[in-house]
Amino acid sequence: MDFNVTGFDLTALPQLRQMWAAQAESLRHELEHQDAYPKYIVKTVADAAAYQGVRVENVGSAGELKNMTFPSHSSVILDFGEHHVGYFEFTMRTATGYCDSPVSLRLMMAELPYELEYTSDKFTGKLSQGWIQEEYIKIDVLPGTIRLPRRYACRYLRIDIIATPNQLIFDQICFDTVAARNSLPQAPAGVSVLDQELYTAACRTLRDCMQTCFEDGPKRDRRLWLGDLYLQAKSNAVTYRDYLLVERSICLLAANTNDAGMIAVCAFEHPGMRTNCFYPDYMMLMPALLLDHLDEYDRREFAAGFYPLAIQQLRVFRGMIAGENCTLTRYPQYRYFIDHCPQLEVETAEICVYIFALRKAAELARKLGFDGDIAALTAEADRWEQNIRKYAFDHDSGLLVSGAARQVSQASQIWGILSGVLSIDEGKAALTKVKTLPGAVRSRNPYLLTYLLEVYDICGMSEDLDELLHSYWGGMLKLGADTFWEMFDPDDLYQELYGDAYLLSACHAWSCAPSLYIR
Ligand code: RAM
Repeated sequence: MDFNVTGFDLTALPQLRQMWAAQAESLRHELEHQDAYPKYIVKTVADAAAYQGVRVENVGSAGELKNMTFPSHSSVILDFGEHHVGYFEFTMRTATGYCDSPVSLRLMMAELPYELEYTSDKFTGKLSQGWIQEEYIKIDVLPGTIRLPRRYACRYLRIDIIATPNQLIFDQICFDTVAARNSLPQAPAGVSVLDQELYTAACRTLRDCMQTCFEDGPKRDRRLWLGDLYLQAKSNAVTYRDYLLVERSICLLAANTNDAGMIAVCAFEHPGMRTNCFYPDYMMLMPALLLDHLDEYDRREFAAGFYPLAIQQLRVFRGMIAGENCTLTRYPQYRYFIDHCPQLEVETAEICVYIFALRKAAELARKLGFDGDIAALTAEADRWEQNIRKYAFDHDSGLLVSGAARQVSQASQIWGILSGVLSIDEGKAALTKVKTLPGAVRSRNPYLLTYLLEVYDICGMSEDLDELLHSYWGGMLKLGADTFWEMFDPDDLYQELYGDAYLLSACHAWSCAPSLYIR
């Protein structure tokens, strides 16, 4: 890097990784438990207007369950009334008390009604089928209570009784739910019913992703991701305010820093399970994440401890820029992400993330007393701002463009505004234009759309902000969501993900942002 700022000692990495792993461990806290019980007995109904073509209909109160008897080849579906994460305990017996052969059950834990219809032959996904929450269990000794060892994320539970020695009775089905913070915060007073529902679903989404670290989705991938963490930490600051969980999550990612000093953008909690994901735009969120943390909780020592690592992410990215004309070198092992959109030209957005990160780093340096870095960070931001305006700003349309094809996308305008490359007036005009411009690449992904909410806010476009909140996140609610989904395309109710809609995570961290905008 050709700007002179606080260095990062790569030779100290082995000790640093160990220190951060130990720090993460010391910050681990106990989960809160709460028992949940089924509320309704339901059945699935095919309905072309429903999300993924399936909805559930109540057929009775779950209070009836203990009076029901189930023969071999029967089924029941239970609705717990809301999405939870936790462990199942079944208290069962046979009607006669006689149990000369095992009880054999198939269980399907489902976040969405569509999953209740799953059979393994239907699976077409590119990620592991192991993520599907389907279990086959055998119970040899009844009466008794069995607890399943795996943690599940679901609202519905389907039980297929494959075989039972005689009529089976469920005396109790308990869902021992877990989260770092179990009670949902109250929606702010005086907001509309729709906003209350949005707020609650956003808090529930965040709650169920807050386990012993900030997970991206408790059904899949059950991992900590830096991009998701950045948005979770913001929402957490206005809801649960669990700052130690933020710190533990940062330590876990830092403990997986590679030999080039790039912070891992995702991590498992178990030290034996390693990931190998390095996304430059996620890595560059580090200065902003630390700055938010410092502003919210005044944790100076913590922020200062990670400041050199945050600066290192900028240094690494600087080395990825191929030329003054804002082109990037491509590497097979690193992914420029920005949005889950294969046709997106990311160069302009990536450089704008860099400028955004430099400016956040300069502010962080000022607040932490790294005064010697401020001028260099600011000069570097100014230099790339000029380059972006020279090579990627189209004066005729007033829009930022990206790549050799000069692609227009929402992503470029959004990061152009967040970085300060576009002024508020320019940003307002660009966002308005890109909304309807034919051929412009627009997002269908809650991650990028959360930044769109933010820039609408920055540009004072409150009507557009409300419209996006109510049509996109509100659109999920209208289709029955009680937690927000990993992906949602309002024009495609059968949207698949990774080759199969069954893989969709219906409670996903990066979708939890509405709580930030309902005040
Ligand atoms: C998906 C996950 C995760 C996200 C990455 C980039 O695999 O949903 O949340 O951060 O993509």
